[in-house]
Amino acid sequence: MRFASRYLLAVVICGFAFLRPAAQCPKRPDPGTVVEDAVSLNSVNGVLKAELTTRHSVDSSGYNHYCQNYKTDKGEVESPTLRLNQGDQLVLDVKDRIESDDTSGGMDMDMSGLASCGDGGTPALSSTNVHFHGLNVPPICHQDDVLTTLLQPDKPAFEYSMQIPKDEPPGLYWYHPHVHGFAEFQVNGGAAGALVVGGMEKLHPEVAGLTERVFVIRQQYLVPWVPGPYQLSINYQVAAFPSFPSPIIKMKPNEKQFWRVANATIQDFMPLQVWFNGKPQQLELIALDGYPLAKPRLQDTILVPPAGRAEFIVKAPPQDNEAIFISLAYSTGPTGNPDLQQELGKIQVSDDADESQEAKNIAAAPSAPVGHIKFADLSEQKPTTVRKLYFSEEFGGTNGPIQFYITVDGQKQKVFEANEKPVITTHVGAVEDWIVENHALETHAFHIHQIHFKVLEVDGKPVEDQDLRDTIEIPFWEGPGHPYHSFKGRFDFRDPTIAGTFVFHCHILLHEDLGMMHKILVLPK
Ligand SMILES: [Cu+2]
Repeated sequence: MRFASRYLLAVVICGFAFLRPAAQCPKRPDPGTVVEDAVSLNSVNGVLKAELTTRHSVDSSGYNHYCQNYKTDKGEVESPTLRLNQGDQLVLDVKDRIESDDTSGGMDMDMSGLASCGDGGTPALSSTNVHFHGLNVPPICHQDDVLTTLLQPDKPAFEYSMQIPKDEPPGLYWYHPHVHGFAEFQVNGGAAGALVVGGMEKLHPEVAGLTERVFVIRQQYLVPWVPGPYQLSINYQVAAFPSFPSPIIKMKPNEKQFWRVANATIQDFMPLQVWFNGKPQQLELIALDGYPLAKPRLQDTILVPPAGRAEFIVKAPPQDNEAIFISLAYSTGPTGNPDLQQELGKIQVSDDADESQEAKNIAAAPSAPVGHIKFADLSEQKPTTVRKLYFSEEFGGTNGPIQFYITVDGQKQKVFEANEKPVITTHVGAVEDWIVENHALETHAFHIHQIHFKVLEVDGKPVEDQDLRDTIEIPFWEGPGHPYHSFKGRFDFRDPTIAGTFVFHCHILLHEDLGMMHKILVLPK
């Protein structure tokens, strides 16, 4: 993690020099204020149609902001929460209005041989697109395709249009730009928002009637490729206690709330806790990565890797009691960046705690019977193939890792290239077991597009809670004499709508941008 390639560095420095710091992104909340939820956009009669405009600006402290703006009567707001139900249609018109004179051509990426979707051209800091992280939707143009979709400044809006599958798991998803080589810069700048598929109360009545909060944790570096101080934020309010006063989360005494937390940082592994009475409290975990758990479970710590989501019930302390919401320190190994402990907010308890304007109440009673949800029968399936993959890094002298790989065992280590052939070809109907090891001295976060996978084993041992995930941490290798950490997951390619080419990668976004990613092709039956 320590050093990006010198080439990327040069490109990015050139890029920033050309970017005009016009104030295009909305002002973000002041430290020490009450945390508000983002504006929610709800589907109506089965359709959610909205327009987002991607912009860029630099704030007074020099942080680059990238924003996906939605126009309201009161001006533009960034990253609305998109709320839909199973079977609904999402129609999102996205305009790229990142102001930039960067004509240096960006990264040297060969796009030849790739079908062009959107505006085409060469990927650059001013290009964008949207990935719908976790949604089990088709990997094709106008839906969830990140390989060939490229939006460029000043072109007409590009239309994303997709149906949320009728059996999509209810839960928290998120959207963010995913242009290879530049994803880190836009997500570091804050371009990321939440997407909620409704109906959690149908599967887990524990949440029925509770006040829901959606917290998107983001991370901003002044210079994202250099290790060093960063700021976490919660719904865009910087959480940098004690340098700044903590964000304030209001609750009524003893009130139970349903918190839906997205880790939209570029590289922070977050062990989340809520503290009061001198100890971490039991949190009732309901869902991970937008997938409802088979059974809710009590935990005092919930580890959320970069891009992961956790949905849990928090009980407020009694009157006159202060509580904190905190992310603990987490070691990512000798070549990783340390993730420091950070208070994300102070929980202020009072009877007149007025719910935030945008906080929602979950439906008080299930509105429809629980239907089948995707992947629910995966335990009963026999794998058709077993594959082994591994993360690894290559060193350049004493400068730390300079190349980042994810490799199918038996193939040659190589960094991702836009015009590469898929390293895995499978077909609709396949159910595969993948064992993914980490051979690097740094923790990585494995993510695959289009599907969730069922976690069967960790470090070669069966796990009790076989959760479905779309992103999972694999801890660093402790060095010679120690085994590699790994997980084994069951990957379900039975759904014909996900046929096509998509990617799996590390969700530390610098690693993804530097090529710790590859393509998988799922052939139609
Ligand atoms: Cu990584």
